[in-house]
Amino acid sequence: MVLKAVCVLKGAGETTGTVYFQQEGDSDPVKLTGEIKGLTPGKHGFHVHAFGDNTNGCISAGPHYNPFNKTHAGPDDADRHVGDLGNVTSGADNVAKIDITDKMLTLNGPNSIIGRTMVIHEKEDDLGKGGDDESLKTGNAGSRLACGVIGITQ
Ligand SMILES: [Cu+2]
Ligand SMILES: [Zn+2]
Repeated sequence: MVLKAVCVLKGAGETTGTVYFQQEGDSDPVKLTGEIKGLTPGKHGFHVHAFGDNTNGCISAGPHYNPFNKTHAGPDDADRHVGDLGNVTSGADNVAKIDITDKMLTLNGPNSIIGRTMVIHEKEDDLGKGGDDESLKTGNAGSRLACGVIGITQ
């Protein structure tokens, strides 16, 4: 059974985006597609955060989604936050195309990301290699430009 989800990202500034999620079977990787607009050219941290809460803007989404109590890292690392998707890259047109396949995210079961929040950040995620404490929590990705709750779609 194919599982599908969508996330519309908004924030205080001009950054907006739409991300689609698809998982073919319960244990298959999750494919993310879509785009984020209104970004400065270059890399921007992109994560699933723990809570589907937007009451005080993107800050209410809490920390990176981390059900296995790991430290922050990059998407290809075995030990990472489940929510660690690394960076997306914006071109000179201020648009980042999303095309990610991730084996740790899931849209089903107790660790499903449905109902949690996607966040796009101001700065590049250092993937836990920044050499300071913050690198192992947030990747020093800076402020939250836009975010949205991941919801089920058809
Ligand atoms: Cu984040
Ligand atoms: Zn993280």
